[in-house]
Amino acid sequence: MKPTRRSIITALLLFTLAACATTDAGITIEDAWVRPSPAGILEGVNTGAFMVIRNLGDQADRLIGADCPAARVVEIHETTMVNDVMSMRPVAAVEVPAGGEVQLKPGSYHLMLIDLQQTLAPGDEIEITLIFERAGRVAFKAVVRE
Ligand SMILES: [Cu+2]
Repeated sequence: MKPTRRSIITALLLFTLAACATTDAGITIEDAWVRPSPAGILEGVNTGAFMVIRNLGDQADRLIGADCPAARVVEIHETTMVNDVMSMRPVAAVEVPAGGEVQLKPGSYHLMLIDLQQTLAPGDEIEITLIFERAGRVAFKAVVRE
């Protein structure tokens, strides 16, 4: 079937929504991705989720939580070096400065998806919601990749 103009526009719109989410308070989520789960193992598996949070607004905001239907619990973590040993610890909040950005990336801040409820294979997409003090809940899709 030949794609209609309307179906092309719908597809483009869905793609745009999936790639980027912006709120009225000016929070934008970009480049969201999740590490795949190890093949064949499901129970008790944890993985990391990463993204760039941009604050286009003129007031600072704070990331204070997250959820994801693919995981039983989601924590905000920070990777730290203690006596040359890399470890992670939960943090209560991450500040996103006005007009600035925070990168959640390997070796730094990240979301820990704890006790996955499904396998995550490269190419899958999962929904994640970040919770901000000012902007409230911001939902977006993250792609599973290495
Ligand atoms: Cu972690």
